Amino acid sequence: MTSHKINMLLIVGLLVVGAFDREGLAQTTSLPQRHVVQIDGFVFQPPQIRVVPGDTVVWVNRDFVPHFISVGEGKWQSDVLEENQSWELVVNETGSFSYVCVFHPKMIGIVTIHD
Ligand SMILES: [Cu+2]
Repeated sequence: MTSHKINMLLIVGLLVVGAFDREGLAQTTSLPQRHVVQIDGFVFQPPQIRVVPGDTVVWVNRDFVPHFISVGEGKWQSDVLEENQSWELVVNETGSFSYVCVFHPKMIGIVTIHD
């Protein structure tokens, strides 16, 4: 066997090992996720979401009227969201937090952050 062929075998072998490593990583770690809540017709959709610490929740206002989100009784607040504006919240703790639109208190939702 020439040294060139041996080198090729080594390279192929490393690629195979690399592929398995990536597979293992995908199974054992979960990358932070983005969860989108649409605001449409004065409703949060979906109204309830479950996330894990490190995830991002994104609220997007699809209404032509502004909305203003307050999570956990003011623990986190958006700016006033005009049409098609969004607000991103990175959650780093666990718990269940209800939220409302300050302008339209009948608009309610829940974010549950679990381990
Ligand atoms: Cu509103």
